[in-house]
Amino acid sequence: GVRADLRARQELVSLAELQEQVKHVAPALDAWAALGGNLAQRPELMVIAEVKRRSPSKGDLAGIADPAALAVHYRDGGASVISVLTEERRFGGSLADLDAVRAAVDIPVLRKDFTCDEYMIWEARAHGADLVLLIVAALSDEELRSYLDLTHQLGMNAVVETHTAEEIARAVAVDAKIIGINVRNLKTLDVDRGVFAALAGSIPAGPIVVAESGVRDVADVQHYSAHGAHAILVGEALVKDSTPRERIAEFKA
Ligand code: IGP
Repeated sequence: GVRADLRARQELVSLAELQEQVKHVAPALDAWAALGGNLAQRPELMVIAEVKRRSPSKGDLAGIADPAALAVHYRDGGASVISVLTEERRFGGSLADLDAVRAAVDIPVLRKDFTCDEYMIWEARAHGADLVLLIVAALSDEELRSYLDLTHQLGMNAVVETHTAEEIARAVAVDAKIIGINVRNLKTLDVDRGVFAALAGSIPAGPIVVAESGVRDVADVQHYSAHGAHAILVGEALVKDSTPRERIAEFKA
């Protein structure tokens, strides 16, 4: 799975080579600011729009011929951040998709993958990512802390993903600046939109709160917004839409 793919990439590109590449990459963009983190009030709902080819629960979602063109539509519709799935086996993504999107837009880009080694954080930065995903359930407290530190040292931000009250407490304990609540249970793949409403209130003021997964329409957007989301992360509904630009504008209206 993810670890075998990681080992294969490590054979091709050493950590030292990645670290050298990082020196020549443009500095990371400020996703915290792009998501309204600097504003005293956060009135506007921000959209993180995802380039997602496939999912374990739904199979092929869309034949994305040109991830760069899709990212441009997302940006034009008003997305604040573009998320790119790079996991290959289950999601059909790749670092090539990340490269293509990075070259196409000048807004922050999230490398969405199952980060399980510091190598992947260097790799994200070497490929121009501005954010990485850290899934609390998949990491020890020490890993979470050291991965978050490295992310910040490289000038990036992390979306720290949670699904339970205990995981939120762990995210808050490491002072995560951007906390995602994924309403999809990654073990069963079940989507329960009520999870966001049940948990968002337990996050103290400060972090940007992102509602992840399950957005189908404006009613879902309003539901997450009403329960305290500062941003929504949307994949399937956008990749399947023939007019994703208009759809994002509608979500933000
Ligand atoms: C997007 P949706 O239901 O809009 O396609 O979901 C996003 O939340 C989902 O892709 C996701 C994900 C993840 C994928 C959330 N966390 C972790 C892979 C790994």
